[in-house]
Amino acid sequence: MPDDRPVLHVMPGTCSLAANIAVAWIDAPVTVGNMAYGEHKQPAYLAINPKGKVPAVSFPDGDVLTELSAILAWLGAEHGGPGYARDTKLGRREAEALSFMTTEVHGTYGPHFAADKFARSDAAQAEVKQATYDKLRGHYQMLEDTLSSSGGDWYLGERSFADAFLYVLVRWLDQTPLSLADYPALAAHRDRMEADQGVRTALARQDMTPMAAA
Ligand SMILES: N[C@@H](CCC(=O)N[C@@H](CS)C(=O)NCC(=O)O)C(=O)O
Repeated sequence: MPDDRPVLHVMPGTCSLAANIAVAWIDAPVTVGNMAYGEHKQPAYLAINPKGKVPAVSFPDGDVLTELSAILAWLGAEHGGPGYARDTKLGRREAEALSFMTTEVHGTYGPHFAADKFARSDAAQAEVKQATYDKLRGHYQMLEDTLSSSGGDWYLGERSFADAFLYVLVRWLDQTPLSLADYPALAAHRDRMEADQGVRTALARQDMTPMAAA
């Protein structure tokens, strides 16, 4: 493995899968380094990314880039993404979609993953989680409506990095009380993604399997 390539640090089950899929789709000269869960809090990784989160990209010159949407922007600008960072309608919509997915949808998941950071008692945590799922229901409906109004195949009408992030979010929905059966366009999108060779390559690199086969 050449050591002059940037390394994309990922971990199974996480949003870093979106960057991993993007790397596969554009065949970017980036090495994907998968960590076992927990390694992200170990000194070796904290020395790379003190936030203790994935994804991160470490560059041969010692620079480190964190934040999924920034990494996708860099991949698109440097290695030719479908739209990102280009002043085309797709590029603008892609930036908008990735920002929405990061701040609104991913951001809402906080209490689902760690309710104890948002409330103390069991009852309060249950209440916070319920409010989280109510909010997520609205977000997933918006994702479903956008995908449907784009024709149903790809989130923005043609394939973009937004589809990679959407796939991650659809995988997470399964861990909540929400049901994918209520979002037929998202369910079909998941199946389309899982038939894609780049997605399969990225899943394998991250020790993950397609959901439909799970
Ligand atoms: N704002 C960051 C959030 C990254 C993030 O929350 N990563 C999660 C996985 S999806 C993580 O590393 N969690 C591990 C932890 O917090 O212990 C981004 O958009 O990249």
